[in-house]
Amino acid sequence: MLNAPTTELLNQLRHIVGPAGVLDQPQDIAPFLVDHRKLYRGRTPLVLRPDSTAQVSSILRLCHGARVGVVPVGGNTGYCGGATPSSGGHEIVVSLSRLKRIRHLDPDNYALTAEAGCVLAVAQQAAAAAERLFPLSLGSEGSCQLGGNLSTNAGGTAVLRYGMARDLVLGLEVVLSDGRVLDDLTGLRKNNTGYDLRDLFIGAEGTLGIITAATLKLYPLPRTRVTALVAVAEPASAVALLAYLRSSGSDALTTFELIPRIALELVCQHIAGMSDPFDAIHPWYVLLEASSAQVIDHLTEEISHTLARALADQLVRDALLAHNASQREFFWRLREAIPEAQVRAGGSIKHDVSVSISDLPAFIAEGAALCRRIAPEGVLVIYGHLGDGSLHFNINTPDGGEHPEFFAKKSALNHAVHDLTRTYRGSISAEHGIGQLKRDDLVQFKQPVALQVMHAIKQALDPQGIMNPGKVLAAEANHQTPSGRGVGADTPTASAPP
Ligand code: FAD
Ligand code: 2HG
Ligand code: ZN
Repeated sequence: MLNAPTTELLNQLRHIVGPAGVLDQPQDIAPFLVDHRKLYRGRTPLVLRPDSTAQVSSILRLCHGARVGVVPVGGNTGYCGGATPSSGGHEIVVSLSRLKRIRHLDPDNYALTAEAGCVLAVAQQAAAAAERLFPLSLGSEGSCQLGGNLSTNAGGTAVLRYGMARDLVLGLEVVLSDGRVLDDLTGLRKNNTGYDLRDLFIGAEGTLGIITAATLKLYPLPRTRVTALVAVAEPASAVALLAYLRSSGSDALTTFELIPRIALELVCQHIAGMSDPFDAIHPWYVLLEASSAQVIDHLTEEISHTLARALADQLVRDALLAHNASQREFFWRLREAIPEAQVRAGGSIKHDVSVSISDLPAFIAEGAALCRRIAPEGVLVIYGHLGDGSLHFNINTPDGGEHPEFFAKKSALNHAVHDLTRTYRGSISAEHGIGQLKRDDLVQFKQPVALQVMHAIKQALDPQGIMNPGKVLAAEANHQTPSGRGVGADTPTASAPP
């Protein structure tokens, strides 16, 4: 059973962070009460903004003792309602935004140690200033934070070459639910001293502790980048092109993103300054990028030669190479503005799934047919990180209107896409996580033994259940008011999708 915070506890928490670290006025708290997609709305009496690990530790020690729930929040760009408090109004929100220092940059060890509230773009810039690359790259990088990236194990557009956020972590500093600080902030590449505790907290979405800092892997800064927009007839051609590029020696491939015609049209229609760069209309496109730390530009030659062969072999219909920085940015904008264009087009029912790369064409065809049967009025916008086998299988409203009858089919569409994913032995959350959105689906789709192990880990690290209650795993206890009366379990307060 979790408790509602008493006035005395709230005052003690205020005291820990001082006036600069307290938000308790409705207008200041408001942004923390709703998730990025506006699917969830919650309540809280207090948002704390600690500026040191010691303060985070004191907060958790107090909340643990009082059995009060705590919700960590980073940039609040997550897609699954993971950083939104429940509607009960008894959880304390802990924002990491003031804990944002770059603690250390070690160019020779290719490592950067930064605090959890550091915005991803700031970490990238700090690495670049030292002639190094921090390769995690997301459309939200101007506002998401490292702590959120690691807690969601974010993916993005460079996974093909550098892996997910998890693959970029050398060490972590974490405050456990009872306030103890786990200092595993190592820059070691080799360290086989028992269980890898670091990996427990990555992707845990704040349910096991609060990440306060991380030592991250850096790479040589690319000096040559080749970016191309390629038109293909169908997803199978894109999959074949990926294999073609890789087998022709392009191990420099960093990004390989699939874009359907409809996504390009939505971007051109809703995003200022965007237009179709091709003369003809094509059904599908690929944004690809290869990069190298070498200054000598063999790469452009290699990629254009391979694309010319792919054209001759009729694997691709057309290809445009970016010849300067503004063309490169334009091609990237065509891809990265898709989520924004989808929102402006009236919102969508989203699925974030992965299957093996070779299964993608059949999966897309079968999934599209299923969705068309359930919601023929929906607009299929299926795009994403083809190079990682990861797709955003989204269905937009017919014409931007409210269309409650379309959104009423959300559950049927979710079931159809997720059941299909299961038949392909895929994942119902490729990169966005579980949060509140897929918490109940997880029970259906995760192996029972895996779920049991997850619950055992949760019980061991957070026996009181105070860490981000009701996220990822169902909360096991209801809240309790100070008078002792239960006030009910977390109930998602989903409003209409954006
Ligand atoms: P938040 O939303 O604040 O929190 C996410 C979760 O982490 C919550 O459960 C929260 O409680 C927990 N948390 C936050 N900080 C901490 C901490 N310090 N310790 C413990 N728990 C913590 N995601 C991708 O994977 N790939 C993409 O390509 C991608 N593109 C995006 C594009 C756009 C335009 C947008 C809006 C989002 C995109 N996302 C993408 C989703 C989102 O940006 C990522 O999930 C990101 O990693 C979330 O970081 P955040 O700081 O905003 O976390
Ligand atoms: C992306 O790849 C993000 O652009 C967002 O993961 C996906 O909005 C989406 O569905
Ligand atoms: Zn994505």
